[in-house]
Amino acid sequence: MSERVSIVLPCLNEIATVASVVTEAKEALCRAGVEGEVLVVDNGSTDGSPEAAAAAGARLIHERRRGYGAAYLGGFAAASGDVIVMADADGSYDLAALPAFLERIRAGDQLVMGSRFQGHIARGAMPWTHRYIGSPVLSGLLNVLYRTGVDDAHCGMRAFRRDALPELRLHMPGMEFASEMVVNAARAGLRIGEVPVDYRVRGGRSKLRTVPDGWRHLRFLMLYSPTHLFLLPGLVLLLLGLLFLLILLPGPVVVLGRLFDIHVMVLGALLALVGFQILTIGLYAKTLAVTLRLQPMDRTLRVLRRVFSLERGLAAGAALFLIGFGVDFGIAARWVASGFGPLNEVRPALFALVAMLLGMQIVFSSFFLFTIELQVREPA
Ligand SMILES: Nc1nc2c(ncn2[C@@H]2O[C@H](COP(=O)(O)OP(=O)(O)OP(=O)(O)O)[C@@H](O)[C@H]2O)c(=O)[nH]1
Ligand SMILES: [Mg+2]
Repeated sequence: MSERVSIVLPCLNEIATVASVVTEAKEALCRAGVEGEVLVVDNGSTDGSPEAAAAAGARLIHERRRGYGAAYLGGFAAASGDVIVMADADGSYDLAALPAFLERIRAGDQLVMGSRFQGHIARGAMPWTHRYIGSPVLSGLLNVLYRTGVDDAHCGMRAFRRDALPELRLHMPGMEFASEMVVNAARAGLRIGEVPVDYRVRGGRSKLRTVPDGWRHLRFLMLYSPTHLFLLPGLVLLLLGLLFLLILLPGPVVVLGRLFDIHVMVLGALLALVGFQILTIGLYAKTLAVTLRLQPMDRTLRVLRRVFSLERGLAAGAALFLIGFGVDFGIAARWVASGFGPLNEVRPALFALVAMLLGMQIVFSSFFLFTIELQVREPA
């Protein structure tokens, strides 16, 4: 098969290496026996590296927006190949791995990730903080949250079929682009392959800033999954709060010789209310993302749509509110009946307060959820 291959190299001030990387890329194409092109994408170099890249025979692309992700987005739009291969312009990736990537693509993988951990990492190529802290923590979190099964989620050498690009839904402008690509590929159910790549010591200065770029990855991973950021923590807090409230409603409880009383019930009220708020924010975020088609429909939302309707939400909210109101009414009636004597009904009053607040929240969050669906839906 002779597909056309575009090797895309983002480049920001890599004068020390870019020309030799372009040459290496052209040789790799030649050796792999494929037609292709080498693109270098610049968006702000001041050291003459774009000119050096062009002189070495690269097609030069200028991207207006700054950042690693933005450079790739510009490069992908300009690339003419059926297969797009990504690598750094800093000389760190051994492009001799190209045939292995193409082999996986021909075997049907839609995204092929390099893995530096399966290859050889030269001494000094990766600072220990990245190798033993940043990379395992961020890759681990990415895999727990998104189950991609990829072991080196930040590897900069990758390949994919151009026709997979719409499914990859790439937007992010910075280094978090690397995470976005893997996460979206897994979400879209693309077949992801992995091949070992060797990682060499880069020439020039690294553009990766450990803390700000690590944080960009982390915030992307959190913001992209309302289920883990909101729904699960919200649900856990809500259930814990309700448990405290209900167990302590009849009276104090002794556990391991310690007395748990009103104060723990107050804590329960706090947890239940905060938990419910977080939970509903998660539902709004998820509904919005699915309605705007930024995310595919998932199981949680599908189940919710089956069991939940605006009318059911309103009915449940109103019922809960009335229960709380009834309890408070009973307290008030007993107070009046006792001739406005001393009153000590903190337990049921606390329970009633939570029931009424949750009831009102359920009513208005139901309205809000259906407002999103009604007003945000794209015209058919
Ligand atoms: N056009 C462009 N290229 C960028 C930008 N930031 C980084 N790059 C390039 O993207 C590639 C990856 O950046 P690096 O600094 O190598 O980051 P890294 O590979 O994660 O870190 P190192 O292991 O230190 O190399 C390099 O070729 C950079 O020149 C940018 O804002 N614009
Ligand atoms: Mg690099």
